[in-house]
Amino acid sequence: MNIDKPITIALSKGRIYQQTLPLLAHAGIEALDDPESSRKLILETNHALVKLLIIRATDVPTYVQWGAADIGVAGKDVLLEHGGEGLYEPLDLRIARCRLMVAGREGARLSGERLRVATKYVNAARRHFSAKGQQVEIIKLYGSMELAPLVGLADLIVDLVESGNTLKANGLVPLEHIMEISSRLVVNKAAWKMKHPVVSELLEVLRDAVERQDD
Ligand code: PRT
Ligand code: MG
Repeated sequence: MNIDKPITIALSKGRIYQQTLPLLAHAGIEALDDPESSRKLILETNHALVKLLIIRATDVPTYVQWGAADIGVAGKDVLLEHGGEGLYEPLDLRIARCRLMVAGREGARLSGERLRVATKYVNAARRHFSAKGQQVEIIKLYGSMELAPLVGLADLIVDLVESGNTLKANGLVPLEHIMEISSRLVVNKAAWKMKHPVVSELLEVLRDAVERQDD
């Protein structure tokens, strides 16, 4: 790839970083440091003009929206809560896949009066229950949602489920499937215009890498 403009890519540590690396490698981009061992928040790459920002998963859309990063990788769950303002979402990278689900104790009620739902995914949860015509009280949490039904904070939770082990370990069961989740490439709207040749070439190379990965 011929990269002739500075490109900053925002990623979160952990599964998104691990699963994005092979896709970037397809574009000839390799990090010079490992974020799991380095404390650096800006990683240089083998391309002098390409830098990686290592930030919290929920902050990725914000950095890209404000143009502090040109491009980012964020879970659809995170994008639904952010709202997507200032961003294009041109490519499903099909990585970091899981499901957004309603869960609770075995036999927990899914309808009726004064249903309380604890979640980090307030927008997605509100949309899901209102589409069913079910009124709920949403309780915003920032993590460990599985605890809420066990201590009477909520009847249900809305959380991401991958293997189901976290639910099981806490005596909870999946009750309703809300949507499939994967990570998306997001692009700052101004960068899309100002850096169009390089950004669109990178997009096409990544699209090709995603298709190969699915084969
Ligand atoms: O962990 P941290 O608080 O730093 O931030 P984060 O949780 O936002 O980031 P990270 O890296 O954990 O997740 C980044 C993205 O990965 C999320 O936005 C999702 O799009 C995606 N993803 C894929 C997941 C999972 N799979 C997943 N299993 N994110 C979280 N989980 C958690 C889930 O919340 C639950 O606590 O893992 C637990 C369930 O896993 P199982 O396998 O026990 O079902
Ligand atoms: Mg996490």
